[in-house]
Amino acid sequence: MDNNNELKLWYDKQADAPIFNEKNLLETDEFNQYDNNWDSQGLPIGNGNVGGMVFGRTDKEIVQINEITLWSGGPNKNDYPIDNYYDNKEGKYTGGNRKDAHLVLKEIREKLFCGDISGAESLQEQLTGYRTGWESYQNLGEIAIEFLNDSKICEPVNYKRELDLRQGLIKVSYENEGRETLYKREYFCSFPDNVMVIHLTAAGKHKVEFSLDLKFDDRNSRYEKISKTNISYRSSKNKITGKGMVTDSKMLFETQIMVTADSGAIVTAKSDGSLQVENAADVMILMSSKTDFKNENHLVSSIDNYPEFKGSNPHSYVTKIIEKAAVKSFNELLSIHLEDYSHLFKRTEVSFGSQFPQVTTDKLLDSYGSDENNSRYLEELLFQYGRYLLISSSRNSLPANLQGLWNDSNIPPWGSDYHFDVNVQMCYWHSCVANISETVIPLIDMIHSYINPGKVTAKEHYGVDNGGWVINAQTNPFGFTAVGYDYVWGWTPGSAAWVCQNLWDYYLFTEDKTLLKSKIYETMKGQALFWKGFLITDPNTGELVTAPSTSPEHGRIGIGSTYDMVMAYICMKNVIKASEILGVDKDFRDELNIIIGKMQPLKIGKSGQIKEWREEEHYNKYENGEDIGDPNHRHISHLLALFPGDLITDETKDYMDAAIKTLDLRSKEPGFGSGGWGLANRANLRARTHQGNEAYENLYQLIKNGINMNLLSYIPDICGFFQIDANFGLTSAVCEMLIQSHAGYIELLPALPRNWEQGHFKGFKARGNIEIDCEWNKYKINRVNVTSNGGHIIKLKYKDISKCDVTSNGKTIKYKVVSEDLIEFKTNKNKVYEITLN
Ligand code: FUC
Repeated sequence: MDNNNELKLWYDKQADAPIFNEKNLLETDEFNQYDNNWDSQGLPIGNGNVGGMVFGRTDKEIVQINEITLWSGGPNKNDYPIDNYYDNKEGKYTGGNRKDAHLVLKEIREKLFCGDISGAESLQEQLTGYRTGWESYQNLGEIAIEFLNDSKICEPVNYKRELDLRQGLIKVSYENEGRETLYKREYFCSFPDNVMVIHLTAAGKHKVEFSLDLKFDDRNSRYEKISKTNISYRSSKNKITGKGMVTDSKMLFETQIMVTADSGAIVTAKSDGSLQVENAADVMILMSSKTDFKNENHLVSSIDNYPEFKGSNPHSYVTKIIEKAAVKSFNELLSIHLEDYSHLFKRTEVSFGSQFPQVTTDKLLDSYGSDENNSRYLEELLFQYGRYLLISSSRNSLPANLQGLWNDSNIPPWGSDYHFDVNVQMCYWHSCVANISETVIPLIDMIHSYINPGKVTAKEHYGVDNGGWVINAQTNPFGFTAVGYDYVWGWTPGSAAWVCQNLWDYYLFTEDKTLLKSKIYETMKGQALFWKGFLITDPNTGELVTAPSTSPEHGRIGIGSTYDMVMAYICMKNVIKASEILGVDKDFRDELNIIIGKMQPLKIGKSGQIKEWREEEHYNKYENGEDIGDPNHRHISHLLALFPGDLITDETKDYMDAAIKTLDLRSKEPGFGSGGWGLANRANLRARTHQGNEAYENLYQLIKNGINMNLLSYIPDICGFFQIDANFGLTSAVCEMLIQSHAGYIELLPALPRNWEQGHFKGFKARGNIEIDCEWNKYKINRVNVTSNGGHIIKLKYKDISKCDVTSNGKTIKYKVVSEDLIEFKTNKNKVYEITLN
């Protein structure tokens, strides 16, 4: 048996069988339709297009499968039910937009500017959009492998199941009860070949024998009793072809499964559409799947006329893909996959000095906090898991959604959609610093595709008709950009500016001017245009403000909440920089400079806090002492200037102190749902305040109470189902604790906690396309290697760094001492610089 278990999730037991086929078909509550075994025990594989959850069972193996574009909802159904105030009264899809919703804006603004909050509140629901057609990401189905005869094993011996993060590969191995046969399996999703590969072998007395079924999940979706129609399965020779249509979106999908086996094996196509495999020593199962969904920056001619988001029938694509893959041997497919996957994965290393512990992952998790060495190792493993999961769910199709690309339900929590009031942004925080910036490209494409639909929302809901675009809290892949159907969480224009920060960071880290020019700048500029159109002068102060405004998911309507003021400000500031880099739009840049000059995005309140709302005096209170929102709320959107923004740094001490105060006040008691991503968010914020121990404490709580046995994250007090953002936020927090580069210099170990006394990291990226390796012991850095891919001046901040030696290729490099803790030196492109500290 393979004893090298490093960077693997591994178990000596099978996962409990998934039970998703036994769920109540009429259950339409998204918070009840989930399967605990799937959530907590399945092991995920994926290539950004297709993915699966693997259980490693020895009697009947189930591989639950997904295709990332398979969605219900959208523009191709025109008789959506009309039961609620948030349903479009004609049953039609309008991207969520309510025609002329903006007409009430004038009155709301007048009321707000004369302090009549209740009056404005009584009108706020008129600004909201429809829910109609938002819908959800869908489960595709399962590949069922029912073992037959001697190969059906109920009590396996020497059982092992593992997910190898270095290889992006699952392995299962076991022997039969009499130990006469060793069974082995491998599972992976290849990005270059765009197939899922399952390989089964038997060595010894018995063979592998099974019947193989493809089963689409047609349990009900929210509005359809049968979520998939026109389903057909056909098997011929060694291939199963399954097709169907998502009932309400009319989206066509096709899945093909091809079996190749050794010459002694018999593969029989059955009349029910299944395949039977007998007498095999070596079998490979390939799965390819695709829908006819097509995403691009579709023109939306009017609110009543949404494009279909339809490309060609997937049949010929899937056929070609499977046939191309089937001529390759398993070893060939595997080596192509390994080359592609490990090219991304192997770029970084993190160690907190742990010795690799020989304990299974479930035991590792149980020992977290009580065994020092195990705890350090688990933190390293989780760091890498966040990278694995993003590489596996975000390659060249749609970006990672609330569950990455893994979903076993047709009514998943929150539609397993794209939530932009923190969740999607968090999914990508680590992408660049953890050196997998390629994974951001699907996000860039998707946000670019919102420009045209988002113009409709800007016009109908915000009264902005200048070519600017906006999205709000929740979106789907069919250009759903409207304000959500409840004002308190639904009205979040800051979400659009916030995700533009992810796009801008992609540029800052990679300096990829091609993408900046082709998509990123156009997207950011369109957002800046929106703010230009929406900001209004507050007659009481003369400042430019957002009105109405809110802070995500709680509190009352108001003027200029910090959330959208900060994000609007940062977005425009970034557009100014981007336009300078590209040498375009000088006049627009000048205009933006004037606009941001009239804004005051951050205000400090009487408790010494960063105000969340402009109307806030003491923390979370109006002047009259009434609460505005929830003092312990999970969202902490008024600190976006600290992270991921760059307005609060060491150079702005008053704001930094106020940010710390805010974090302390917000952390007094855990608010509802503040586990999971909420803790990951706080850890990133505490890293930026240089409070390593506090950041660590958040991560500790997250790992203790928000990570399942399969290391996928969940929010403990909201039903406990899987939501992927905290996995990604955790990886980001680790990065932010070890390196930061947002303030014009690279700061090393800015928030090192007590528990990470020694360690190293390799291959982290800093803004300016710089790669950094760093090694420390007894909390002190010994050595740093800097690879200057961009060839710029490099500034490094670290305690007493002015006493270091810098060399390159054995030659001493002179540097300028800016202060005791900050140095700078010129670099040449692609050269490596070694910094030693004594
Ligand atoms: C936001 C959060 C919730 C949840 C949802 C998907 O609305 O406030 O906690 O994460 O997104």
